[in-house]
Amino acid sequence: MSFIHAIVRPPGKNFAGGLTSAQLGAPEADLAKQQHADYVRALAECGVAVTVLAEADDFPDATFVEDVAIVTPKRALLTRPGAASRRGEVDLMRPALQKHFPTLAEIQAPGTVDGGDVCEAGGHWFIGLSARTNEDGAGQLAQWLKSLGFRATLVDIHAHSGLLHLKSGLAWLGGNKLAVVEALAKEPAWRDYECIRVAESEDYAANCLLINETLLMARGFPQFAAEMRGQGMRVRELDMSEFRKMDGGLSCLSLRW
Ligand code: CIR
Repeated sequence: MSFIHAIVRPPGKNFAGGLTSAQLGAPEADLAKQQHADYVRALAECGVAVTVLAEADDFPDATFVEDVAIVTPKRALLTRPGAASRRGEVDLMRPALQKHFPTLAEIQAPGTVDGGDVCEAGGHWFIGLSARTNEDGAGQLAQWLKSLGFRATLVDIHAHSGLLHLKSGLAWLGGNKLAVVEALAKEPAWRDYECIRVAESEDYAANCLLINETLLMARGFPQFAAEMRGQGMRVRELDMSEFRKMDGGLSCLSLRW
């Protein structure tokens, strides 16, 4: 699938006040902004028209825009994030998405969904059941996706406490290929895919993003980068250190369609 549009939101003044379980220290504000700007440039150079929203100082995690919406080329849906502190981010996103999708679907309480739990792989959507996405929310989302003609499969990741979201350990690499962390490698949901395993020491690299023939991935994971280049992919590495400190991966910094 090719991407035409993306929405991003730079980290705000209170970025360091967001949720995190990583014990990597506080993010450095200027460096986070620099890394975000580099990310936006990479998207643009992949041919995507990027809408940059205003910083949201009341919501420190609002730079992780991926969690508040699910966007397909046809329709879009606003989620109801699993973390109560993030629910207000949905209203902030609504007007930006409505410019492209006048009618938005929405996850209803008691359902919760974080977009980080939702991985599209060529018309097949995997939905992680996690500490953030509950069965009710995943069920609503699966129904909505099916109504649009997509396939949807639920994958329970509760047993994998190291994974905040499904996409912390899974990415679509185009065609029939997935990048999968060792912890998820034996999951039957992707038995029909060719799974490229990400070494345990490089887990963080699994959250990569194929944008119009370029694979954007975090810098600092030489084994996975070499593997991807060996597969014939064009790879662009981006510094993600400051977002990693807040449990954020590369995909969570944008909504794309
Ligand atoms: C959170 O815990 O919600 C944020 N600090 C990080 C969210 C990362 N989102 C993502 O990977 N999709």
